[in-house]
Amino acid sequence: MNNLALINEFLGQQPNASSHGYQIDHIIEFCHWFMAALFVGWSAFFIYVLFRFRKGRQPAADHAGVRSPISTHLEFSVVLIEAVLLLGFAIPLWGKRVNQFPPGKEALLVHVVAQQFSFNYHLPGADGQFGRRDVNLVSNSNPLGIDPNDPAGKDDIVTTGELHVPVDRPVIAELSSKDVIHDFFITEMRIAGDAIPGSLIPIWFTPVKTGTYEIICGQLCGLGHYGMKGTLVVDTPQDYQAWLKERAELAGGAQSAAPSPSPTPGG
Ligand SMILES: [Cu+2]
Repeated sequence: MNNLALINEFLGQQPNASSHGYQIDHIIEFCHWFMAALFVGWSAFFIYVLFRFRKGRQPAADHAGVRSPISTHLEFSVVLIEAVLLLGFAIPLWGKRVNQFPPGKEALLVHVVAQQFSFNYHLPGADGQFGRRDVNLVSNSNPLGIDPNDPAGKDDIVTTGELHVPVDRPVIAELSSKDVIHDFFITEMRIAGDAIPGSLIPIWFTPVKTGTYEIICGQLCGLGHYGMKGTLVVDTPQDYQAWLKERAELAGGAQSAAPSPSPTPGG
Protein backbone atom coordinates (compact mmCIF):
# COMPACT_ATOMS: atom_id res chain seq x y z
CA MET A 1 0.00 0.00 0.00
CA ASN A 2 1.37 3.42 -0.86
CA ASN A 3 1.29 6.36 1.51
CA LEU A 4 -1.49 8.14 -0.36
CA ALA A 5 -3.79 5.19 0.31
CA LEU A 6 -3.46 5.80 4.06
CA ILE A 7 -6.24 8.40 3.76
CA ASN A 8 -8.73 5.52 3.34
CA GLU A 9 -7.41 3.82 6.46
CA PHE A 10 -7.40 7.10 8.35
CA LEU A 11 -11.08 7.58 7.49
CA GLY A 12 -11.94 4.15 8.84
CA GLN A 13 -12.08 1.95 5.76
CA GLN A 14 -11.67 -1.78 6.35
CA PRO A 15 -8.73 -3.45 4.58
CA ASN A 16 -9.62 -4.96 1.23
CA ALA A 17 -9.95 -8.76 0.95
CA SER A 18 -11.27 -9.15 -2.60
CA SER A 19 -9.59 -9.39 -5.99
CA HIS A 20 -11.27 -6.32 -7.51
CA GLY A 21 -11.31 -4.19 -4.34
CA TYR A 22 -8.09 -2.32 -5.05
CA GLN A 23 -9.75 -0.65 -8.06
CA ILE A 24 -12.56 0.64 -5.88
CA ASP A 25 -10.04 1.71 -3.23
CA HIS A 26 -8.13 3.77 -5.81
CA ILE A 27 -11.27 5.68 -6.76
CA ILE A 28 -12.24 6.23 -3.13
CA GLU A 29 -8.68 7.32 -2.34
CA PHE A 30 -8.68 9.81 -5.23
CA CYS A 31 -12.10 11.16 -4.18
CA HIS A 32 -10.90 11.62 -0.60
CA TRP A 33 -7.82 13.57 -1.70
CA PHE A 34 -9.85 15.59 -4.17
CA MET A 35 -12.42 16.46 -1.48
CA ALA A 36 -9.59 17.31 0.94
CA ALA A 37 -8.12 19.70 -1.65
CA LEU A 38 -11.54 21.28 -2.26
CA PHE A 39 -12.09 21.62 1.47
CA VAL A 40 -8.78 23.43 1.95
CA GLY A 41 -9.34 25.57 -1.16
CA TRP A 42 -12.89 26.62 -0.31
CA SER A 43 -12.01 27.25 3.35
CA ALA A 44 -9.04 29.45 2.38
CA PHE A 45 -11.20 31.36 -0.10
CA PHE A 46 -13.93 31.86 2.52
CA ILE A 47 -11.46 33.24 5.06
CA TYR A 48 -9.89 35.48 2.40
CA VAL A 49 -13.32 36.88 1.43
CA LEU A 50 -14.26 37.55 5.05
CA PHE A 51 -11.06 39.57 5.40
CA ARG A 52 -10.90 41.22 1.94
CA PHE A 53 -14.52 42.43 1.86
CA ARG A 54 -14.87 43.44 5.49
CA LYS A 55 -16.99 46.52 6.15
CA GLY A 56 -14.01 48.65 7.21
CA ARG A 57 -12.33 48.25 3.85
CA GLN A 58 -15.40 48.01 1.59
CA PRO A 59 -18.16 50.30 2.95
CA ALA A 60 -20.15 50.38 -0.34
CA ALA A 61 -21.16 47.26 -2.31
CA ASP A 62 -19.44 46.70 -5.66
CA HIS A 63 -22.18 45.67 -8.10
CA ALA A 64 -19.83 44.52 -10.85
CA GLY A 65 -18.35 41.85 -8.54
CA VAL A 66 -15.37 39.66 -9.49
CA ARG A 67 -13.59 40.60 -12.75
CA SER A 68 -10.85 38.00 -12.75
CA PRO A 69 -11.58 34.84 -14.83
CA ILE A 70 -9.72 32.60 -12.32
CA SER A 71 -12.86 31.49 -10.49
CA THR A 72 -14.49 30.39 -13.76
CA HIS A 73 -11.40 28.33 -14.68
CA LEU A 74 -11.30 26.77 -11.23
CA GLU A 75 -15.01 25.89 -11.30
CA PHE A 76 -14.61 24.38 -14.74
CA SER A 77 -11.61 22.28 -13.62
CA VAL A 78 -13.59 20.90 -10.68
CA VAL A 79 -16.47 19.90 -12.99
CA LEU A 80 -14.01 18.34 -15.45
CA ILE A 81 -12.25 16.27 -12.77
CA GLU A 82 -15.61 15.09 -11.45
CA ALA A 83 -16.77 14.15 -14.95
CA VAL A 84 -13.55 12.17 -15.57
CA LEU A 85 -13.99 10.37 -12.23
CA LEU A 86 -17.56 9.42 -13.06
CA LEU A 87 -17.33 8.67 -16.79
CA GLY A 88 -13.72 7.47 -16.92
CA PHE A 89 -13.50 5.40 -13.74
CA ALA A 90 -16.69 4.86 -11.73
CA ILE A 91 -19.09 3.88 -14.54
CA PRO A 92 -16.61 1.56 -16.39
CA LEU A 93 -15.78 -0.17 -13.08
CA TRP A 94 -19.47 -0.62 -12.32
CA GLY A 95 -19.98 -1.89 -15.89
CA LYS A 96 -17.32 -4.56 -15.30
CA ARG A 97 -19.01 -5.68 -12.08
CA VAL A 98 -22.43 -6.08 -13.68
CA ASN A 99 -21.46 -7.32 -17.16
CA GLN A 100 -18.43 -9.56 -16.69
CA PHE A 101 -19.63 -12.35 -14.45
CA PRO A 102 -17.32 -15.35 -14.04
CA PRO A 103 -18.37 -18.33 -16.19
CA GLY A 104 -20.82 -20.81 -14.63
CA LYS A 105 -18.66 -23.73 -13.44
CA GLU A 106 -15.81 -21.63 -12.12
CA ALA A 107 -17.93 -19.69 -9.63
CA LEU A 108 -19.71 -20.79 -6.50
CA LEU A 109 -23.39 -19.89 -6.66
CA VAL A 110 -25.20 -19.06 -3.42
CA HIS A 111 -28.77 -17.92 -3.04
CA VAL A 112 -29.01 -15.18 -0.43
CA VAL A 113 -32.52 -14.66 0.88
CA ALA A 114 -32.90 -11.64 3.13
CA GLN A 115 -35.67 -11.22 5.67
CA GLN A 116 -36.34 -9.00 8.66
CA PHE A 117 -33.73 -9.26 10.24
CA SER A 118 -31.30 -11.86 8.97
CA PHE A 119 -29.75 -13.34 5.85
CA ASN A 120 -30.48 -16.96 4.86
CA TYR A 121 -28.20 -18.87 2.53
CA HIS A 122 -29.20 -21.66 0.19
CA LEU A 123 -26.49 -23.92 -1.23
CA PRO A 124 -27.12 -26.71 -3.74
CA GLY A 125 -25.46 -29.54 -1.79
CA ALA A 126 -23.47 -32.43 -3.26
CA ASP A 127 -25.56 -32.79 -6.46
CA GLY A 128 -24.94 -29.17 -7.46
CA GLN A 129 -28.69 -28.67 -8.03
CA PHE A 130 -30.85 -26.23 -6.13
CA GLY A 131 -34.15 -27.65 -4.94
CA ARG A 132 -37.40 -25.98 -5.95
CA ARG A 133 -38.58 -23.20 -3.66
CA ASP A 134 -42.19 -22.29 -3.14
CA VAL A 135 -43.35 -19.32 -1.12
CA ASN A 136 -46.38 -21.33 0.09
CA LEU A 137 -44.06 -23.84 1.79
CA VAL A 138 -42.27 -21.20 3.88
CA SER A 139 -42.51 -21.97 7.59
CA ASN A 140 -40.39 -21.54 10.70
CA SER A 141 -38.64 -24.85 10.12
CA ASN A 142 -38.39 -24.28 6.35
CA PRO A 143 -37.42 -20.60 6.06
CA LEU A 144 -36.82 -20.78 2.30
CA GLY A 145 -39.84 -22.92 1.39
CA ILE A 146 -37.80 -25.74 -0.15
CA ASP A 147 -40.10 -28.36 -1.69
CA PRO A 148 -39.60 -31.64 0.26
CA ASN A 149 -40.85 -33.62 -2.77
CA ASP A 150 -38.17 -32.29 -5.11
CA PRO A 151 -35.24 -34.77 -5.19
CA ALA A 152 -32.82 -31.94 -6.13
CA GLY A 153 -33.58 -30.26 -2.80
CA LYS A 154 -32.91 -33.30 -0.59
CA ASP A 155 -29.21 -32.50 -0.09
CA ASP A 156 -29.56 -28.71 -0.16
CA ILE A 157 -27.91 -26.75 2.62
CA VAL A 158 -29.73 -23.88 4.29
CA THR A 159 -27.97 -21.74 6.86
CA THR A 160 -28.73 -18.50 8.63
CA GLY A 161 -26.23 -15.99 9.92
CA GLU A 162 -22.96 -17.58 8.82
CA LEU A 163 -21.81 -18.29 5.29
CA HIS A 164 -18.57 -20.05 4.39
CA VAL A 165 -16.84 -19.68 1.02
CA PRO A 166 -13.48 -20.94 -0.22
CA VAL A 167 -10.64 -18.49 -0.83
CA ASP A 168 -9.59 -17.53 -4.40
CA ARG A 169 -12.79 -18.76 -6.02
CA PRO A 170 -15.39 -16.34 -7.45
CA VAL A 171 -18.65 -16.27 -5.52
CA ILE A 172 -21.92 -15.29 -7.16
CA ALA A 173 -24.54 -14.31 -4.60
CA GLU A 174 -28.04 -14.20 -6.01
CA LEU A 175 -29.96 -11.78 -3.83
CA SER A 176 -33.65 -11.86 -3.06
CA SER A 177 -35.88 -10.83 -0.19
CA LYS A 178 -38.90 -12.27 1.62
CA ASP A 179 -40.29 -8.97 2.85
CA VAL A 180 -38.80 -5.49 2.37
CA ILE A 181 -35.74 -4.08 0.58
CA HIS A 182 -32.48 -5.10 2.26
CA ASP A 183 -28.90 -4.71 1.12
CA PHE A 184 -26.24 -7.40 1.27
CA PHE A 185 -23.07 -5.48 2.08
CA ILE A 186 -19.60 -6.86 2.81
CA THR A 187 -17.19 -3.96 3.21
CA GLU A 188 -13.99 -6.04 3.01
CA MET A 189 -15.18 -7.60 -0.26
CA ARG A 190 -16.01 -4.12 -1.60
CA ILE A 191 -19.39 -5.35 -2.72
CA ALA A 192 -23.01 -4.49 -1.98
CA GLY A 193 -26.31 -5.25 -3.64
CA ASP A 194 -29.93 -4.60 -2.83
CA ALA A 195 -32.15 -7.56 -2.04
CA ILE A 196 -35.55 -6.59 -3.45
CA PRO A 197 -38.77 -8.60 -3.07
CA GLY A 198 -39.76 -10.07 -6.44
CA SER A 199 -36.28 -9.66 -7.95
CA LEU A 200 -33.26 -11.92 -8.27
CA ILE A 201 -30.15 -9.76 -8.31
CA PRO A 202 -26.73 -11.41 -8.75
CA ILE A 203 -23.54 -9.84 -7.44
CA TRP A 204 -20.08 -11.38 -7.44
CA PHE A 205 -16.68 -11.12 -5.79
CA THR A 206 -13.55 -13.20 -5.35
CA PRO A 207 -12.20 -13.37 -1.79
CA VAL A 208 -8.40 -13.40 -1.74
CA LYS A 209 -7.73 -13.52 2.02
CA THR A 210 -8.96 -16.11 4.47
CA GLY A 211 -10.62 -14.73 7.57
CA THR A 212 -13.91 -13.75 9.15
CA TYR A 213 -15.78 -10.75 7.82
CA GLU A 214 -18.94 -8.97 8.81
CA ILE A 215 -21.94 -8.92 6.49
CA ILE A 216 -24.30 -6.03 7.15
CA CYS A 217 -27.65 -4.92 5.84
CA GLY A 218 -27.12 -1.62 4.01
CA GLN A 219 -30.75 -0.52 3.75
CA LEU A 220 -32.86 0.79 6.61
CA CYS A 221 -35.28 -2.14 6.62
CA GLY A 222 -37.17 -1.79 9.88
CA LEU A 223 -36.76 -1.45 13.65
CA GLY A 224 -34.34 -4.38 13.87
CA HIS A 225 -32.16 -3.15 11.02
CA TYR A 226 -29.29 -2.28 13.36
CA GLY A 227 -29.01 -5.94 14.35
CA MET A 228 -29.18 -7.36 10.83
CA LYS A 229 -25.68 -8.72 10.58
CA GLY A 230 -24.11 -11.90 9.39
CA THR A 231 -20.70 -13.47 9.10
CA LEU A 232 -18.72 -14.42 6.04
CA VAL A 233 -15.97 -16.93 6.71
CA VAL A 234 -13.41 -17.27 3.93
CA ASP A 235 -11.88 -20.73 4.33
CA THR A 236 -9.02 -22.62 2.79
CA PRO A 237 -10.45 -25.19 0.30
CA GLN A 238 -9.93 -27.98 2.88
CA ASP A 239 -11.75 -26.07 5.65
CA TYR A 240 -14.53 -25.24 3.21
CA GLN A 241 -15.05 -28.91 2.34
CA ALA A 242 -15.10 -29.74 6.05
CA TRP A 243 -17.76 -27.07 6.64
CA LEU A 244 -19.87 -28.35 3.73
CA LYS A 245 -19.66 -31.86 5.15
CA GLU A 246 -20.65 -30.67 8.61
CA ARG A 247 -23.62 -28.69 7.23
CA ALA A 248 -24.71 -31.65 5.12
CA GLU A 249 -24.63 -33.90 8.19
CA LEU A 250 -26.58 -31.33 10.19
CA ALA A 251 -29.14 -31.03 7.40
CA GLY A 252 -29.51 -34.81 7.29
CA GLY A 253 -30.00 -34.92 11.06
CA ALA A 254 -32.39 -31.98 11.00
CA GLN A 255 -34.74 -33.70 8.59
CA SER A 256 -35.33 -36.57 10.97
CA ALA A 257 -35.16 -34.63 14.26
CA ALA A 258 -36.80 -31.37 13.05
CA PRO A 259 -35.48 -29.07 15.80
CA SER A 260 -37.19 -25.75 16.47
CA PRO A 261 -35.55 -22.83 14.63
CA SER A 262 -33.40 -20.38 16.50
CA PRO A 263 -35.05 -16.98 17.02
CA THR A 264 -33.91 -14.14 14.76
CA PRO A 265 -32.41 -11.12 16.52
CA GLY A 266 -34.61 -8.05 16.76
CA GLY A 267 -37.52 -9.87 15.10
CU1 LIG B 1 -32.19 -5.40 6.24
